[in-house]
Amino acid sequence: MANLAEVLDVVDDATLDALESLAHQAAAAAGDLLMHERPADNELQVATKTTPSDVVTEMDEAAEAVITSLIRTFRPEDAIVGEEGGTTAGLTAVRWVIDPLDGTVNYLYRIPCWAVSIAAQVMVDGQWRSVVGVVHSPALRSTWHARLGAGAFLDDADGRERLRVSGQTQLSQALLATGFGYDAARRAEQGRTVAHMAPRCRDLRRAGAAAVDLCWVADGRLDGYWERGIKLWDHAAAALIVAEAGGIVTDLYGGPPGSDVVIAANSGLWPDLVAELKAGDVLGSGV
Ligand code: LIP
Repeated sequence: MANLAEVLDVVDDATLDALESLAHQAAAAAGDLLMHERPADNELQVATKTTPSDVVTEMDEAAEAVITSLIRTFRPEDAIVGEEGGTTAGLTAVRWVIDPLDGTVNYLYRIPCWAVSIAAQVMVDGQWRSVVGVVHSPALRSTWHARLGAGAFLDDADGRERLRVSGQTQLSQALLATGFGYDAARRAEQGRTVAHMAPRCRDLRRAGAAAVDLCWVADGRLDGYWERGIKLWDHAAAALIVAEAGGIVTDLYGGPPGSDVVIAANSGLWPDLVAELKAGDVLGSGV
């Protein structure tokens, strides 16, 4: 995670203000569309991607179109990485990472745990660093957001709350969340890891949207989270929110979150959580 001084060598405060405002505007616009323009179930167009259970709806694509249209209007030369639209190169030091609908299966089944996830990133020393993150869940009436160096917040019916991760450092008392991939063989391996972890923690949750799981770590509703195989757009915004709430988001070895396993917790819980995930063969390597 870059520090603010390094980022301000690349973009100024006014640009960060503009990125933050645009991220909120785009997330709200996509959320409105997802909430109010969904066709009737028998008319909703649904396709599949990597497996028959990996679905994408016309609403995923429509939400991403709304977001990218706003970005192109106000910041036409920025790069964009979108779950549905792929990557568009840019001419600036700013990149947008978009999951227009995280928790697509939940959305399809009218389960409210889904969100629009938008991160604005700045290139610092050759690395893309999240400087603004917004995870907007209109069905949960919650918007989690953060700006590098300025803290993490939850906006909901009760107003705005500054976020802090839980202080739980005992794995046996920790409420953990995870998720599963779309491939059956991968899910079998993940099930074995769950079987290892279940008797070693307080309890487990599987809510179906990584960005929301990570935000629940940031606001203390979860003590920790791990998942194997989620993508950059699932965690780019929410990882900043966790970090600004005092938590850490890493891979299995303490490095930045990558494509193998993403782990989020407070720094006191993290070592035991990682040790047990390794003991439970979280990478499914069978060793
Ligand atoms: C989802 C993730 C979730 C994971 C699901 C799925 P999608 O993303 O947010 O954590 O367990 O399998 O990958 O596909 O709804 O954008």
